[in-house]
Amino acid sequence: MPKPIVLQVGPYPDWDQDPLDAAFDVKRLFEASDAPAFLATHGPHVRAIATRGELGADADMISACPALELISVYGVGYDAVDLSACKPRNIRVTNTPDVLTEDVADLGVAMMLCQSRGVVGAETWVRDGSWANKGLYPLKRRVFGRKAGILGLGRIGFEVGKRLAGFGMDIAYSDIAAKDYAPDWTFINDPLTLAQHANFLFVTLAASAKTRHIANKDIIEAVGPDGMIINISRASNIDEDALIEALHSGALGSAALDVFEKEPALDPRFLDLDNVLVQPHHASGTIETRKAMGQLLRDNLTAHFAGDALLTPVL
Ligand code: 8YV
Repeated sequence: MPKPIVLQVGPYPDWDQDPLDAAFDVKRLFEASDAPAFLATHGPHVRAIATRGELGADADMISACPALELISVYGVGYDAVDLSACKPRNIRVTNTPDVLTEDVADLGVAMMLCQSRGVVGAETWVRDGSWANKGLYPLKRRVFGRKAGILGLGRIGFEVGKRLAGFGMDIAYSDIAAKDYAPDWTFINDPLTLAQHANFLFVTLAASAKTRHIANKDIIEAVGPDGMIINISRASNIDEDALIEALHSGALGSAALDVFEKEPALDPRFLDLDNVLVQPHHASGTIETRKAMGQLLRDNLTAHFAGDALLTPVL
């Protein structure tokens, strides 16, 4: 029997590529010099799309694949998949939740610690001779005992909170409702009040059209000149122009960001700011987690073509 044809939107590590190629007839869109022509040729035969969280599948790609049955996302976020194009055609969608939760939380907390204690600047201070020539490194701010606000207490936000509790921080969160699994933390319904309360605001919401720019100018400024915003979710959850302006004016003290609008081509204004820590969207980027994500992506494809229940469906 011929292998099902799978359209692959972006590259995966070899440890995922090899078993994917072995199980399916993979058409690699990202290697095509003329993507529309590639889609016109292969799209009619494609039964599944294998994509990545940040790449998704847009309406044009979905409509170029009239026999499409499943979109399997390598990532927990599926905001870049046009669900409205999937629903009327009963196209199923899967993601890779749970397997990445802890590593994403770890990076968020690591970014907070690095930025608050000036770890990157301190490294430069040693390497460029400033320690020997100028003396002690400027003092930074502690995290212990200070107030953290978590905007979105889902799986990742909860793991962030558990880690912050270990640092003796005061933890509050906003979500659509109080969570019974977080009885020791303060529920603050209104994100603006949370931002006013917090020294460190973690943005850990699943992104959707409803959450676009939920961290708006008012919220950014409410975190304040002594505060920090950490984003390990999606850039769309924050008004990026307002964020850059606030970092530039000092209305917001600092930021630690793993995600950007138009990434990897981030707004060049970020690079002129010395109060932002920038990371290349790699919160899930450990060997262990990426292997588990690749396995789950393939397990969903395999289950679908075997007629079994999907492991982690979102649609
Ligand atoms: C990316 C992510 O998928 O889980 C998500 O939603 O955005 C990430 O894990 C990852 O960078 C691989 O492309």
